[in-house]
Amino acid sequence: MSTIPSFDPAADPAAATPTAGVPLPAREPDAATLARAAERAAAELLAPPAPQRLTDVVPAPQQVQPDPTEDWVLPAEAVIVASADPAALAVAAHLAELLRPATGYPLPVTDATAPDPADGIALVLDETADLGAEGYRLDINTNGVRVTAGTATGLFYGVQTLRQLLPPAIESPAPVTARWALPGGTITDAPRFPYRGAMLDVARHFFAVEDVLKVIEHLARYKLNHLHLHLTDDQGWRIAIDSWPKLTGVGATTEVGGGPGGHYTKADYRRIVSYAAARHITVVPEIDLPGHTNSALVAYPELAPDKIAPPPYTGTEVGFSYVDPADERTYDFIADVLGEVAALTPGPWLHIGGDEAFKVKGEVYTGFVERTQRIVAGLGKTVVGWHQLAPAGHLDGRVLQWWGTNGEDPTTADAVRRGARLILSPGNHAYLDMKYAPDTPIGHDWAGLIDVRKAYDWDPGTHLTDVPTEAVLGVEAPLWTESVTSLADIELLLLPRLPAIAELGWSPRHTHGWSGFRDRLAAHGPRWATAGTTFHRAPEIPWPATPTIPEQRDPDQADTTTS
Ligand code: TNX
Repeated sequence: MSTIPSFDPAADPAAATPTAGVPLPAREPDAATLARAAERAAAELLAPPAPQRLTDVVPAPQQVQPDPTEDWVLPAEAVIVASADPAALAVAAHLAELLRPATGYPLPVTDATAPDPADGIALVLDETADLGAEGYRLDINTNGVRVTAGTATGLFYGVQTLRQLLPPAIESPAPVTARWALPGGTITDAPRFPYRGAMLDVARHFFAVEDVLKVIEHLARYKLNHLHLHLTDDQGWRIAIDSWPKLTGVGATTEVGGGPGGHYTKADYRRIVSYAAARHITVVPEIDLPGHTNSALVAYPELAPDKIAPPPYTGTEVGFSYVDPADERTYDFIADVLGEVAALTPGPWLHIGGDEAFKVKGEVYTGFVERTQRIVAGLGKTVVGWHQLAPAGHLDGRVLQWWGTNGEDPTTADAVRRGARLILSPGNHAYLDMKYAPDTPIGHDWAGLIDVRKAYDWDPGTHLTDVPTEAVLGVEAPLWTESVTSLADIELLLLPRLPAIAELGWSPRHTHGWSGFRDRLAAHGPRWATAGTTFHRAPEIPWPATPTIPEQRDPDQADTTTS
């Protein structure tokens, strides 16, 4: 039960003020103060329970033990106290930034050797807690909230869960009056797979840094930990490479449909990487080779098989371009480009593409891939590539990203037997550029239509024949952008399917169930609406009838949700 607030005259200036010149004994409050305390206590006792249930979390946690007698309301004077560790304190600062706009509360952050909630929120780094590299425990009771984890990453995920347990108004960018109630009980949680990601194709259409940061926020909310950036393709080269300046000088000026294109400077890229890192997300840069390279060939015809510059390409066909696998200059180019990208990228992965190089066949293709894999290893990075890399020789740690639409793939299964691990991105479940339904205004349908249920109803652990669960590193939802031209377009395709893929990557299989997921997901509609985020009102989801639309919203943005 809620406890009656204890009375502390030192905390109440009215209680300490002498009445009629006679100082009151320290622990005998005046009648008005007593009345106020009684009023507060009565309000607590009569208060409705927290509107959210402890089970209302996406992705579904491993274990949830609700205790409705332990609901707690965040008070205006709450303090966030974290273990005295820079990474834990950074998570505490992040939590404060998430909660301050809507609550308007100051939420100061402090540190302590043994943080205790004391009517606030404690983030406790406990290396002896048996919660794994990304797990956490969340305890909510009438004393406050405690998040415990063995790592700052675990604390970060506990914070994301905490955020979902507050009312949807917490997403408001400006202060709103609300009762910031949290449901009591304990959640113990850890992910099923270590790799949970999404890909953004910034090559077909270029997206400003701010848009990428917004995508990172969506990933973080659902405990995804990798952002794969498809940085280069026929239609544009998007990352500055000092040793080959025309890649962006010439190759970045185009995009699908004839728009102006664009590219990230090294400072832009570093900003994306650090914004992601602050959200415990690793950036996976992709330089697609040997195909999907028309923009590079326009800039440097010496890389082309016939040494003639092709015209810039702004269409949507694939498979026609390639760098010359027989020319040593090509490998200088690859070593320079991958070297500069590796130097900019703190994460362990370098994605080398490898898809749809239709004109580089057989041993020429595998020879090219093996040489490129060695360059990546020489840079101290681990190779990731589309599953077309499978026939090439194995190299320690190599990861294949499988995007097939049929779970029978003997070539990939064989590469797994030789040591490859897999990221699963089945085209007919995880491709976020597929339309939801025939009337989806943007997107493709070559891998089929993907409604929310189709995105959700598959098991990464058993999806590919003859591939054991242990070989599956995780899942990734790719968003190709041939038809995507704005952040609103990105969000329309991402939400609500990204949470479905996130749940497959995070939640234990025993939690899997469409009707439960559908209901938990529905509760996110009001959150997105409140935050001004576009999403697809998928008809199979029971969205609450009247999503909370914050009064402060800019009227120009009022119509960002689709019907
Ligand atoms: C196939 S999937 C591609 C991309 C396209 C996408 C469109 C893959 C590795 N390659 O080049 O953008 O289809 O859905």
